[in-house]
Amino acid sequence: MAEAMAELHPKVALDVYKIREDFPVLGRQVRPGVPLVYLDSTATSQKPASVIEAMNAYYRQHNANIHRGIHVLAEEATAMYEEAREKVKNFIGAASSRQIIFTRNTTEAINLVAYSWGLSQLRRGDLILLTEMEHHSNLVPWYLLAERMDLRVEHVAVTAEGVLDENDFDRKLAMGPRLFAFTHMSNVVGTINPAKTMIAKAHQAGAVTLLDGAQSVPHFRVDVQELDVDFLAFSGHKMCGPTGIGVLYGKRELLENMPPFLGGGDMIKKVTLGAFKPNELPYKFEAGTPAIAEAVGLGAAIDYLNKIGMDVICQHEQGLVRYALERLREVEGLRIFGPSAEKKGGVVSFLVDGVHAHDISQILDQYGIAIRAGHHCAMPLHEKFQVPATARASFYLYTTFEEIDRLVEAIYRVKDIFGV
Ligand code: C6P
Repeated sequence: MAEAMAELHPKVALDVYKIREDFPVLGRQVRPGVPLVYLDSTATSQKPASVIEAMNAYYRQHNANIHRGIHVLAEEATAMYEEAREKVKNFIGAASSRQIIFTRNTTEAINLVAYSWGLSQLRRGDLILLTEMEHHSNLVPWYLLAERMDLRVEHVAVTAEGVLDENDFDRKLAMGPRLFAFTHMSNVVGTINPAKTMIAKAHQAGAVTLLDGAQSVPHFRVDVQELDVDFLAFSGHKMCGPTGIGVLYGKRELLENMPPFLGGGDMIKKVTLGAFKPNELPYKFEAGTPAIAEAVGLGAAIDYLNKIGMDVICQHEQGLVRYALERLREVEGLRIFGPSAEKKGGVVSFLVDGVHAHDISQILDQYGIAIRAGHHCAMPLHEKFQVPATARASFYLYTTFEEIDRLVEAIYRVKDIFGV
């Protein structure tokens, strides 16, 4: 089967069938005789056995609280947690592991910047620049702050093609924003924004930059020093790691000058009645017992991705998205949202004329195909496209070309059922 598929789809860049054996859930049937076709990795990725086993081994052999106990288990658990931080640091090319703060997810990382950097650095009337393609996680924290501090918010426009409008970006930068927060890759249309150029322009205009890497860090190489980005936020669960762990990277001088976000254990150097002295980086931002097993799992996920190679993963997904667009374009009455394959990652949102996105998803589920339908937590972008919802298929390193064929076949069944 593997050879036959490789012949049929010569763009196969990695041994996807071998990779699939690493992911226990991919072997399951969702109903008797109906194998799972998981096309919802943008929502969350599946986990390889090595990640599940690393967390299992942590609980079976080492479990203890960290940075506190002077006993073997506590020392081992602390070392494992800090080793995970080191792996994250290397994965994104940060200068120091002190710049890696563990959070619960991308959402919490962005909120940390909003409440710590934003509340301490912004002043009434300051401008925050976002884009029309942001996930709610990179909109709502800023709206909350704007309400509280009387800030102004502008958004870089998205074109009909689903990319950011360069002229509008220049116009809005000329308004002098204090912060430019934007997504590296859209979770709806898959557009990959030219982050390095945009960050350089934003810096020239005097803005601090925050990059939402929820959809980029899992899929291609992201190097924070090369990008010169001030803050980067991402989630472990979208990159083969567990839920409950995310990362905020920040430039040292910015993080040093930011007050703690949450107060509690571990984030202090000293507490007296009525006062406290915050701990050093990164602990200043990690109040309370953190997600230790999850950090260990994230470390194992990074080992797994590194073993395969981010460039190979990216190449595989490029092949998949080119093929998916080609195949989907054959389907009459199917509207694809977003740009052509060269400008995007492995995400395709679409609609079939006369059929609601939820109906598409429900019928595909009958064929074992898991996609997402709805606004994908990006309501403003859907408003821009003047649709309430889209159906979204998304790919990762374990997605096969054959699965895309199954998706297309099932879409033809949707059309049959609706008579469109
Ligand atoms: N998008 C999706 O199905 P959290 O939930 O904090 O791990 O990630 C939030 C987030 C932030 N930015 C982008 C670009 C994202 O895609 C997401 C999560 C998922 O599209 C779940 S809504």
